[in-house]
Amino acid sequence: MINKLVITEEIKEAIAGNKPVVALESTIISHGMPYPQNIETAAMLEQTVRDNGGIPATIAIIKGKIHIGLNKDELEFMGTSKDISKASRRDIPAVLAQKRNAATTVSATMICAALAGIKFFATGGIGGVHRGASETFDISADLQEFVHTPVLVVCAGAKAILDIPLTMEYMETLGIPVLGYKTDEMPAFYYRSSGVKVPLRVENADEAAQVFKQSLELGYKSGILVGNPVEQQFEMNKNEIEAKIDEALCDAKKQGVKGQAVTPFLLSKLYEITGGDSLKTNIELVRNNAAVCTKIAVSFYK
Ligand code: PSU
Ligand code: MN
Repeated sequence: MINKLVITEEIKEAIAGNKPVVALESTIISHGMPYPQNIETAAMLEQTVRDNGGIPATIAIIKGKIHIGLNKDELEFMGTSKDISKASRRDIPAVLAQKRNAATTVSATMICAALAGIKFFATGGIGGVHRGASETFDISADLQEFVHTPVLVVCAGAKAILDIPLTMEYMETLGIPVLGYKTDEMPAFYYRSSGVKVPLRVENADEAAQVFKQSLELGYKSGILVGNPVEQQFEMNKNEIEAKIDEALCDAKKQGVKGQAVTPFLLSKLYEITGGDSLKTNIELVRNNAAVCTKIAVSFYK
């Protein structure tokens, strides 16, 4: 396995020296945002991690190798090439064996981060239980991943295109701690309040780091999810965005969009029907997650 891992020198040294390395995913680059905002955001996120005292590690699979840390050309490639699939846990073996390119989802990024020895990861929204899952069975592999992989993930909640109460029920069943960062609720991605309670509220990065430390000391091999609401000045109006989400869901159904294509379809549809506003909020919330995740990592290694 280790011969399929390509880790930059900076990141290798940081991991060996117990420095706060923060993983960043690539699905958001290849399938979550349009060009050029996707690569601008990727660069901005890396800078945000650095500004907060961390070392960024953007993760992607290129020509069958897991890259931990991307250079400018690799980032550009991930942001522009059409020859990039979307890999979650089940896809990684085939992508490596066939030497293909793939953007890593939350589940795949967690796996690759853990392989490299990275314990912290900032994303935008976590996959979850989709609305209508009682019929479609569409539940993101992201949730299961927390059972197997000891990484702390900071997200802005489950997107409202998902069923947030069911997503929280599912996490409870899996035995995964979900922490609200300065909130009692699981945030709703585009807006702050979902009305769905989290089991634990933490007031700062130290508290979150302590819970993760305790989990690892217990010998748990599982991860932890932190919900960090988008900052108030960037949140979208709940009723307006919910109406647009319904519209996008309706389109997806009409066009028969299924499986892995659902989340990218809904994201780009929302971009279109909000005139780009959904993207602005998306960028701001990942920025915030990168900052908070780095603070937690810094506290953990203090
Ligand atoms: N949320 C976003 N943008 C994204 C995703 C989630 O705001 O691009 C991606 C993440 O990589 C997540 C994946 O892991 O979508 C979930 O896909 P699915 O629902 O097919 O499991
Ligand atoms: Mn799915």
